Amino acid sequence: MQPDTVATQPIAGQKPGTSGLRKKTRTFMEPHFLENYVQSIIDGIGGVVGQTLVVGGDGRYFNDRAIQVILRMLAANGAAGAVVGQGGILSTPAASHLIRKRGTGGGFILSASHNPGGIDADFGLKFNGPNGGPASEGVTAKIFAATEAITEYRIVEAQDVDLDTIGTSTLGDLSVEIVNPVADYAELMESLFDFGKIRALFASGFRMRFDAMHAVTGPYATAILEDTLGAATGTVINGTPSPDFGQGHPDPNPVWAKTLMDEMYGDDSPDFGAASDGDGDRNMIVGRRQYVTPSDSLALLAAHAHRAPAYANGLAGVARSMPTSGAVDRVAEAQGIDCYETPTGWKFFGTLLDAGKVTLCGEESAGTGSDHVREKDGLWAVLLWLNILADSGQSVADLMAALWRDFGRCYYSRHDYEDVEVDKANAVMDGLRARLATLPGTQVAGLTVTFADEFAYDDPVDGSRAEAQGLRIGFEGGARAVFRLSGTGTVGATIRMYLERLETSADALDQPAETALRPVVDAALTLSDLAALTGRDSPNVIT
Ligand code: VG1
Ligand code: CO
Repeated sequence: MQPDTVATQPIAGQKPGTSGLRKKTRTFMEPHFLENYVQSIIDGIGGVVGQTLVVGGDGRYFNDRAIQVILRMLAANGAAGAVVGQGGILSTPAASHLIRKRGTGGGFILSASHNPGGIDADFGLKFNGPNGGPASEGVTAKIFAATEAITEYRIVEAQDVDLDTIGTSTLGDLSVEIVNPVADYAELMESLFDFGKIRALFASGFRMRFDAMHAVTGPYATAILEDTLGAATGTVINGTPSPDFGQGHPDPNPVWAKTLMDEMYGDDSPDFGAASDGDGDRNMIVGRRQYVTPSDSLALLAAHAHRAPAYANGLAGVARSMPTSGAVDRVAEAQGIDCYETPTGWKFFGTLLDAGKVTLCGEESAGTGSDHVREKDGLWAVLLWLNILADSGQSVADLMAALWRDFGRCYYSRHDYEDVEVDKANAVMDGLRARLATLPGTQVAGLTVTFADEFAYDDPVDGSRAEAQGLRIGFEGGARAVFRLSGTGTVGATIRMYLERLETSADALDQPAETALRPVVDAALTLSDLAALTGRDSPNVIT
């Protein structure tokens, strides 16, 4: 089988964002678009000759077609092997685990994560390195440079590989192994947690609802929660992955997982509720009439991780993305361990995890994970919660109340203004950036600004520097507002406004978040002039 070399030219707009390249599905399906980007990844990482790579995705529309193209290109570029999830399915954390377990050169993960799927929705592709984590900023820059210089790509002409049958076949000189997407991951989970205790919890009548949102986590959750741990049949809902996620928005937050929220706040609700996103790396946690913000979930997991066998000896340290609330910082301080503040996106946690500086990491966007893989991991977080609930015998609401009593409560909310015209979004950011230096000491909406800066991060392990990672404004008493532009959208710009306020008085720990955060919201809107500059009087999504 002779590889074809196909002449091409650079296609504008192939710059990866927070997590790989995301575009409209139809854009990915345009001539040469996918091929150019795959060849640029291969060139950007220095080639794949003799290597084995993991390939899989979240099952969205175009997943299977794109996998066939990637396999033919791996064959043409001299790769030795590909490990592919059956049916083209691999959740992001399962892919990360396979990359590590098999000692491969990395992997191609096909997903636009929480973005909707379908021919008129979104598609995405990202490359994870040999440590199982998202390509670093440095590698990403090389991939992008390759997209701007590309003149040809290599591909073999061949029949489709059968992705549905477990076993090994060949495509030219490439050996293609189709594996069960769940088995290795399930085994890893069993090695981390006390499955016996969780099984006993379910056997005692504990009820749970897990909303897989028609996305990739369905098969994983059904196998682990229902088949292995004995949760009642029907615990997992929307558990069959569909190419358009049942026409839904697979983003696990109170807005998009409203059915689950309604059930958890209704009469006779289950004890525990959870949801995950398109590619299975995010999690939402909700107890009976008790929503847990992702920032609080990270803090709770840090405080109680020792209840699970894998973390029984304590944590090396923790890390959170900058916009995530400071709740976990307070837990880390009490435990005498380091807490790192990184830019948004999982790629920044990799060096800290590899160096053994941190054990747990998290983001306010419902991502939590540990050193067991190099991605955030939705089902892992749910299992750690279950292990904690089983071991403590307490409810979600009791655990949260105790956490807040011990450490204070970080009221937290994120307001998203989606599909804003790019120049208007830039006007908000540029205007605020220009005023930052003048803000400390000023009073706004009854709050006094204590600091205002643009976040930059110096990686303590590899010394790399990431600039322009969001605008931060701190207020007296520990409140904070953060502004940044999303790097995962496919149309227009999304302004994210993150709001937080620490409350330590015992009689003020039970307010609605909107009430507690009202002054911070008012101050943030005044300081940014967001409404006037964008013409928007309210956010599209509040989480
Ligand atoms: C968003 C989240 C960020 C997360 C990223 C990828 O990025 O804010 O915390 O790491 O999505 O998550 P942005 O740039 O849109 O704010 V996933 O689950 O969509 O891969
Ligand atoms: Co995701």
